[in-house]
Amino acid sequence: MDEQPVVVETVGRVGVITLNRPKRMNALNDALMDALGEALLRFDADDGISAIVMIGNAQAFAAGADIAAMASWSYMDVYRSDFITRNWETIRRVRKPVIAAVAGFALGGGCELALACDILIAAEDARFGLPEIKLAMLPGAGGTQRLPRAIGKAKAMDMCLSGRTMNATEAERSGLVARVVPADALRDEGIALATTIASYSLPALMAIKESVNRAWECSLTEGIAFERRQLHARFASEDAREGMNAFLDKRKLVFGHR
Ligand code: CO8
Repeated sequence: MDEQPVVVETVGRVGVITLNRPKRMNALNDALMDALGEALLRFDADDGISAIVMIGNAQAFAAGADIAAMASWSYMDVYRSDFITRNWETIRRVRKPVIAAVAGFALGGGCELALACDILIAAEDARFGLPEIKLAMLPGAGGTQRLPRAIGKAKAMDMCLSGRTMNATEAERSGLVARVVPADALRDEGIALATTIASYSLPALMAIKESVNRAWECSLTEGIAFERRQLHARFASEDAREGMNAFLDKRKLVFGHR
């Protein structure tokens, strides 16, 4: 199981990606991030898939960027190769919902990867942290931007500057994770949530994801205008017609994802 950096499966309309460097606490090296990006884009392009679950193992979702790989890099190495931007940001191109199911450690780049997903669910033993300060580095895979948006400046500054970890209870209370579940149920809960999401119209899901993400990026006035256009566009959707008619006819609906 240790050879492939990610393991990919499908469960109905759900794509499941398991991060798979268990001996290195799923430390995120180039091979893993390349494979993860490829798997995400493959599921995004697959008409049979509507939602994606990303999961690690019981010890770690991911304990960060691979420190052993980074230790010898120079400024010119990371600048020329466009470190992080080159293969970590592939997830930003994914238009279908992505759920991060986190057990154990989600540290540094592992926490930032989870933050780049659309919904986080956590096992009771999950621990989140951005400890880059302990290496005299900084959370450079979106952490300084996404964490304050997710949990506010006070707690984000606390975590980034002190390097402390946050447990699952605090993470849920702070709005970092949507749900906390028993560790042995994490995978099933992640797939169950994704299966519920995947039972809906795919273009409607994509429009909602795009609209909610817009809330992070622009003013309320612009965001509301964007949302309104997305709503109007729903009236051109066969699935929306089917959804409303099936309700009125009191019959089971069937989505064609159009
Ligand atoms: N990179 C490389 N190897 C790692 C990493 C990592 N991030 N984390 C764990 N490992 C390795 C360990 O070296 C160890 O290897 P070995 O068996 O050969 O000694 C193996 O995984 C098992 O780990 P431990 O023995 O340490 O297991 P413990 O249960 O004792 O501890 C911890 C688990 C607490 C997760 C501990 O391993 C740890 O603190 N890891 C490092 C956490 C960390 O600092 N993460 C942040 C890294 S920097 C980062 O992510 C930056 C990303 C942003 C962009 C780039 C800017 C830097």
